[in-house]
Amino acid sequence: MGILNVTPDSFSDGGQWFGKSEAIQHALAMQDAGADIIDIGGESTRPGAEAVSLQQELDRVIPVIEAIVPSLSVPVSIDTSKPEVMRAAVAAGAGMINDVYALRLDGAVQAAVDLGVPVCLMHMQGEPRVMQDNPVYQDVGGEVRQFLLERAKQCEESGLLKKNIVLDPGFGFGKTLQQNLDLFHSLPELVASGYPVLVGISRKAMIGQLTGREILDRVPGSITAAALAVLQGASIVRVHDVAETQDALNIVKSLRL
Ligand code: 9MG
Repeated sequence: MGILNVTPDSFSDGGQWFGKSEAIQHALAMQDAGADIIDIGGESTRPGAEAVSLQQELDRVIPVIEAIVPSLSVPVSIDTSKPEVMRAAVAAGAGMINDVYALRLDGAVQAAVDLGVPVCLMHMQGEPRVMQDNPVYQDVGGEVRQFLLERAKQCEESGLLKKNIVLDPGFGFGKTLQQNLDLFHSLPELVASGYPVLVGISRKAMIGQLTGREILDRVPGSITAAALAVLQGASIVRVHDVAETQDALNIVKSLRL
């Protein structure tokens, strides 16, 4: 899954793909580099980020989706928590929903049920503005897994098809470095639940903490983490650096024992 942020303030590439024509070019480049999904987001979820209005988010993402979908052969995922954006994005041609709030906003489950597209349910403790203020867990892997499986069950009871659900432990969303590491080591247990698992670590603070690198120098660390996530059973990795990650995954596929 290649990341296409159409925000002026995303944590790792804020503003870089903000214009419509640049966004389109970048989406096509990610597809050519091997992305199977392009994830478009119009609201930053980096720690400390302020929420954007519905109209602002619609204005950012819908023209890009409309422009991009006819030239892409891979599906577009809409990274949003707002049911109105989900509906407008799918009407504009998006084929998947990526929700860091796991459909917890009013009307989001019903929108996803009505739209009938695959949905990624992500775990987050708190909300982006304050999520890194002293997050606490007794057993991060167990608690995240329990949250995700309960959310999946509630969504299925509301009519979401099990085959359309992807789970994501939400690395960096209300987790310290140690909690992120413990969570990473517990990935096989989440994979064992039977749902496809999505992992997003690309260029995040945990890569910076482990390597001492600034955001744009976190590519090797991010690729290594993506390859290890796939070896742990992840089905989808959400990344900025598609070509480099694709190379690493090709090598993993060929050389793993
Ligand atoms: C939008 N976004 C930022 N980080 C993410 C992650 O780790 N997973 C998913 N599903 N979305 C993310």
